[in-house]
Amino acid sequence: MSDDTNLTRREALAASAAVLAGTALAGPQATAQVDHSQHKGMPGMKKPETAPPPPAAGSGAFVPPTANSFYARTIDAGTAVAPGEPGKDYTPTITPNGVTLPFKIVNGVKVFHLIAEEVTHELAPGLKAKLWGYNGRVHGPTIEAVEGDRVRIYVTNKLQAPTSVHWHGLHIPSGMDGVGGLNQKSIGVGETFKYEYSLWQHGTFMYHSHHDEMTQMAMGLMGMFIIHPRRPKGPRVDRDFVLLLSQWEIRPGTYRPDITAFAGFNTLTINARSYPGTEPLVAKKGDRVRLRIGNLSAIDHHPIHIHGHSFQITETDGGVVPESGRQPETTVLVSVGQTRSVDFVADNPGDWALHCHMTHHVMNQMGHAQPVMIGVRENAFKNQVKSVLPGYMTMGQAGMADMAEHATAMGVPDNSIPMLGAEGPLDYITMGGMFTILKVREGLTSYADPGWYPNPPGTLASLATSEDLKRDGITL
Ligand SMILES: [Cu+2]
Repeated sequence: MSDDTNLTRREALAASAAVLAGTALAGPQATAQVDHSQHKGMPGMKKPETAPPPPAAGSGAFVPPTANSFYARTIDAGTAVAPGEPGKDYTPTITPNGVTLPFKIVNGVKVFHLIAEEVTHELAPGLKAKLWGYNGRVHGPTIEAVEGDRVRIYVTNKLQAPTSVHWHGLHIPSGMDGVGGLNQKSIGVGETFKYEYSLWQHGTFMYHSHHDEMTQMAMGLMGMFIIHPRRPKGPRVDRDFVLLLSQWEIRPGTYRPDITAFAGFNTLTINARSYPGTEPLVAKKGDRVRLRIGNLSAIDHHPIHIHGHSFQITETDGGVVPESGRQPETTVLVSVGQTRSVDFVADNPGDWALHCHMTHHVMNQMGHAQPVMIGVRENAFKNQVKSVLPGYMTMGQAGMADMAEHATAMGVPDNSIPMLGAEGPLDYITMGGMFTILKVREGLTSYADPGWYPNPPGTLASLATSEDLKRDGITL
């Protein structure tokens, strides 16, 4: 296969299927690997028979950093390496509810193919929307590579509008940066563009449309771009999760996001899923866990909070945070257009909430035109209103949880979900939106969802008994 051969989607899918079936893609110069999201370690990847030739000279060729280069001056100086063999020594990341983009190696270059297209996507059970994504997914697959790799990324535009792809946070030649009109001609409908550059950095980055951004990002055109270090320092992480935060305005009963929304986004997602549609993050007790969190929401910053553990912020999209600059945290603010990686040891078994701490961001399809009825003796009032407005419904007199629980009985518009919640092990979970669950267990033999946490005796909050109250002198 020559360098200029355009990968078809069928080939990409076939490569993916071959690897998933446990066989490497055959061919004298090509190896492939993909979606290792469910297992640790690398599937059998063939070593190229001969050493790959250096990349062709030209503006995109990798130039080893010199003392004066921007890279050497600013970022992890001394660790940059000239590309040799494509990097393969890393623990693959896991994208919950998502996948990793397959690639081939052609003459020492990792070759990827993104296809921008319309996708009907389920944001949560009961809520589907017609969105834009890549390779049949919303958001796009996670791109994963190694510092020092040379990558060639084809982008095919199957949308009804021109597009482009920006590689957020990467130090690459200007003409590869992907801002339509500024750095390149936009990719016309039906066209395939080729981006090619070397990776000088390692860390957590993103990619997204940079053409008519407000529309195209509101429609979902984004993904994460992970670059592993060529020479990792410190202990390896066991569970390396990739979480891309975004927001949508999808009015109840509709199938298209309102791309003109400038406030009040009602659907908040992690990897384009809202709770209860988010997959749990499963870890064994003692696992080193990394969360690589990117935020490409239109307007909102997200303080992501984790229960039962504290972490350190180890990376931003600008690079690695020096150890002397780290501090323990339980909440990390991920502003629009930022990534933050946090590391911790999962040492506390249980089911732990992992969510945005903005309370409106753990709601689904929140309406903003509801009268606040907390404290009102509602029944009498409701009956009076109903006599003139049949079908009238208000916020519950005790808040929204009542409403969520009974939403199905009351009925919500077609293709809508209750504002929050799902059945939990002990009661109704009154959370939605940007919410997921970290499940830490001892003695796991697989990372499949282990179900709900069985609380050991004496470790579950419960109704106080009269003996408790008497013993401790609590008067009611
Ligand atoms: Cu938020």
